[in-house]
Amino acid sequence: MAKNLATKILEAHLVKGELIPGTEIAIKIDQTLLQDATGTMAMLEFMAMGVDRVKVELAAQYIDHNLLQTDNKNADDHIFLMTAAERYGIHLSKPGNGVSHQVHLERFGVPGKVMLGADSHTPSAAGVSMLAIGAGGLDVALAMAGHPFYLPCPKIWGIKLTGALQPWVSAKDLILEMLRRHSVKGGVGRIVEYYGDGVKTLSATDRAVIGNMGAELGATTSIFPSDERTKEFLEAQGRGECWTPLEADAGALYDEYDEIDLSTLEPLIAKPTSPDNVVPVRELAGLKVDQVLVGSSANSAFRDLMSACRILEGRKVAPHLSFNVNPGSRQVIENVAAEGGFLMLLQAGAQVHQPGCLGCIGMGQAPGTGHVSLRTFPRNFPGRSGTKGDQVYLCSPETAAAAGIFGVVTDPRELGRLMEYPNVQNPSKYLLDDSSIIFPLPAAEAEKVEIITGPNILPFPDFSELPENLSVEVILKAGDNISTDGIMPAGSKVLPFRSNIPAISQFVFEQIDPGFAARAMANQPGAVIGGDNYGQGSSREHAALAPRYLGIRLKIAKSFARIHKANLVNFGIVPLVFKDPADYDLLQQGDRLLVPHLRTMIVRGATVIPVEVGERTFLTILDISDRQRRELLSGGTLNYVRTAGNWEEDPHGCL
Ligand code: MIC
Repeated sequence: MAKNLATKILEAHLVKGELIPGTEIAIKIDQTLLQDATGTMAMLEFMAMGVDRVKVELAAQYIDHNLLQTDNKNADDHIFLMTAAERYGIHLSKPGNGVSHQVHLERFGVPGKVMLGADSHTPSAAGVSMLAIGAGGLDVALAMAGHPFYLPCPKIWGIKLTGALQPWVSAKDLILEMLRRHSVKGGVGRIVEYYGDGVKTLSATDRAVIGNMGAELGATTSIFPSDERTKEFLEAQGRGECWTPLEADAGALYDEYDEIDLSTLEPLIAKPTSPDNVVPVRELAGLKVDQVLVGSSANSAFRDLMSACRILEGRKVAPHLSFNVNPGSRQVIENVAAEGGFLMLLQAGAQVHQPGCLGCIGMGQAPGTGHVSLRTFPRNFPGRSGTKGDQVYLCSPETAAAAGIFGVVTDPRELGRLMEYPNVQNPSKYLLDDSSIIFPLPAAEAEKVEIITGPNILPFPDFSELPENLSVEVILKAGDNISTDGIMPAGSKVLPFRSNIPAISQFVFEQIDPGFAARAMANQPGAVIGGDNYGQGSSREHAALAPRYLGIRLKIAKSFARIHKANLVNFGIVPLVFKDPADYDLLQQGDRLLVPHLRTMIVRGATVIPVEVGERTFLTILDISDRQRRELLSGGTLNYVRTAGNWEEDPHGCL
């Protein structure tokens, strides 16, 4: 039978289960990706597993998020990660070498391989046809220890691309169109597979932009065929030998379909405060812009930056506006510099920063009060920039550069009156330099490396088993689409505590309800009620781990985002879904919920769990696998794998 590409890759990696959408499968992981914000905790978890060396083909650790060194904390974490990477055979990309997604695409991505990354934007590696999936740090640590990754088998959603993008319209507009059509929930439980003639008009780095922001659709991941464009990119990276052609069989079917004629797309922009709040740029024309940021997680490759450079060449940014460029990698800087791009930026009055996530994760670059900020980043959830009530818009580098010149939102096609579309092509041979990557030591030498742990790195907290009866107070009732940024904020103040759970827990729900942490601590055990798509966005496991530390044992929502739901189980929080969503309306903060015999029900495999509130009982659904049930009973995955016998006899439920 003719097969689509995602199915072929999944089949080649299937370790357990059948490819039936919605059922649990386990897949072999070839490569892993950690960044520093999620990586310190994931590394501690990996170390707790007592494995001597990573067991995947390639493991990479990036330092790209916590780059500000305002005290010892981030610098100590960098040393911890560097020494741990050396000790366990992990490639280490040093601070300043670039954003994990861009560097991985450049130096390590291999078509057809499956990668697990502790970052929701791991699917950027779709640019080189990897099946790259974001997950919580603990799941990545398990993969590094050689275990397969468990996930609900996704549906495969075929998106046929035809035509070619018009001048001034680029890859970002395509993924914004997907978000406009399908919303931040549209991709949940799906792999988005792009196919059709239009695909070959997109370069590897264009595809990376689309894969990156596929995370905003809630998709498990995205995939593109590996074709001449993939080959061209890998050859330009001096890695032509990694290329293999990969595509769907002729006549392959998909579970669902959509089609986009690239030539009909126009410049689009996502308004505050959700990536799916998308409108044509022309509808916002004239809106005063105070800040522009090009780069970071998405649109930080050569073409993206060089397009901005060419547009700004010989012009000045509007006087009231700050125009910032965050290159994706040192390699991007080098190549843009070689083409004279940096001179163009500097002469135009742009601020050029080191490669890294920076403002994309609220690590600096916060906008002023009421300021309008246009960013090529993937997310604009409320407060993520670091400024309360922020006005962050997401757009292409072309739209960003047009705003930079005119000082107001401008359809970049207007630039056509001043200049030809730059139509920047990627270099046929990039300038290459891997000196900021520390390659793994041979095993015998690695064993001697001493891991240096700073004072801000605290041991993993002890969590108790799930009790037989659960009696919890509702500490907070939240709405729809609550992101993990809303649950566990990022930013320069909070991020340095990623390996200090008692400290970071004090910031849980800080923007939504500043009293949450104190109330949760005082009323343990607690519950949180959520609406639809609860926990969308980032993969940060701290959005489960920190609430658990505060005594949260139960979350009931209308629906959960994939990664967050897995993280909740990993840290022993029971994720229940309302059987009748109308029951959501009947619950209030302060209610006491009783779940009698929860433990026994979980042991017996019950999927319908009655919850009592006052005189009433409402029904909820516990939709998790048998493996996850065992982990929940133990109080979390680490407890489960540490319990004598489980690790050896049934490692992470593999047998
Ligand atoms: C993000 O873009 O939200 C992040 C920061 O990269 C996160 C990871 C994190 O919270 O450390 C992600 O996307 O998973």
